[in-house]
Amino acid sequence: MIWNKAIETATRSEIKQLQWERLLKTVKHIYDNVPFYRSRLDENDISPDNIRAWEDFKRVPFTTKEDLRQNYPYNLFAVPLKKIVRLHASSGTTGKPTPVGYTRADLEMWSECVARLICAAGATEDDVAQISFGYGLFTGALGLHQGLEKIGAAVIPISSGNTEKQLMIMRDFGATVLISTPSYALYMSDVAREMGIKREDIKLRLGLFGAEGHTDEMNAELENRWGILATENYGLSEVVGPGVSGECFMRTGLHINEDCFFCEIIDPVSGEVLPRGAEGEMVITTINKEGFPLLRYRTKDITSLIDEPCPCGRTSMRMTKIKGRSDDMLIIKGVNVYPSQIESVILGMEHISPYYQLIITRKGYVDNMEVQVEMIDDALLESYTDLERVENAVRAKLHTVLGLECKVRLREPGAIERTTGKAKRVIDNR
Ligand code: DLL
Repeated sequence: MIWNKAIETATRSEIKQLQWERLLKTVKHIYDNVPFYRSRLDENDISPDNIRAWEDFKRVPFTTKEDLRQNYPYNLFAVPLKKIVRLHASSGTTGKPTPVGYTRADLEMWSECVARLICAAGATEDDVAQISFGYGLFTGALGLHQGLEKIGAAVIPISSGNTEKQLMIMRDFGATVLISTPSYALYMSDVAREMGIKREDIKLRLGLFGAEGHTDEMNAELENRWGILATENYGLSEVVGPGVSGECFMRTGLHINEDCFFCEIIDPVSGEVLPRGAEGEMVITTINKEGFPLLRYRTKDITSLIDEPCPCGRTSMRMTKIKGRSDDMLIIKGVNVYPSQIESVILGMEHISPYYQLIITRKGYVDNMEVQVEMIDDALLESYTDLERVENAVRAKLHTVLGLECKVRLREPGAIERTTGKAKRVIDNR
């Protein structure tokens, strides 16, 4: 079902026109209400009156995470606090989390965006949706919650953790949709197996996964383990939370809510806007927000845009799965690699489980990476020769596929930390 036919199947020129009108409105709203932006635009000789074409908009300076930090907590808000009805915060690993404020209209826009994406994935009012994201400042749980309620699904706001109880609820309440990070869904399936829960004991049919990347290989693993259609959606708290984009049931890329988010792809080093189809860093301008609008926000997420029509009937621009964050790219002995590429290589290898971690160290000027992968069971531990054979096989495959020479260490089952939220795949000891 298409939730909002008028928007989701609009012609490209209708969408472009709507984006343009909303963009101009946003620039004016920001210029009039956020002193930081006003002086930044003034310094660059840009005002709401002299943006007359898309080319002019490219002169607007980027907004970065650092700008958000420097304006902590509320200096980038474009409305007085009394108009804000909800606060969330981004889950940065360093420093203070930066707050994001929503007006009542922003909350409505947000749930509308999520409603479209989850309908596109196949959720309906008949579903029982188990939200296994942590509720709190993190936008994942409440963001999906509002969208699911909007389409009329029955929401189970169980939050993350307490995995055995989660699974009991999933079985007893007849959950049909699971909302979590892909890594938590993976871990939950292990626990389900340990508890003796069988596929026929549960009604799950759809996964709405997000908040972290996962490869096609991991997607297939999740579909296999749960017997579901696994889809993914994308977003970041700074611009809204989940709701920026998501896969439809055809899974041909993530449909972008373009009437709310204007997306550009730039070269992460030069900042130059790249042509359609090129891979680079996603930059987002929110064009339908009141409380905390952002101009050209650098997400650091690496992806590309697809504008061919999707067989599902939606006409929106799509983005490819996130390859990684520009600051997660590792340069190991001269080879550029993202953790997602390692995941693609090791998943599905014999004797290897989908749990892995990358340990990065530096010796002199050279970075070294140890790929730690977990064995499926203890059987290999009985023979050193077998252990060595599997380690060599992983090393050789990484070398052939990625051209990467690195150390591989097999770990016993359960040795790599499980998470209920976003997995920590890279341990950087540099
Ligand atoms: O993770 C929002 C979200 C929640 C999206 C639930 C989807 C589902 P933050 O905590 O601010 O917000 O983290 C945002 O997470 O810049 C990406 O690097 C990463 N991320 C989010 N979704 C995906 C995805 C939420 N589908 C940061 N694939 C973003 C890859 C993702 N990375």
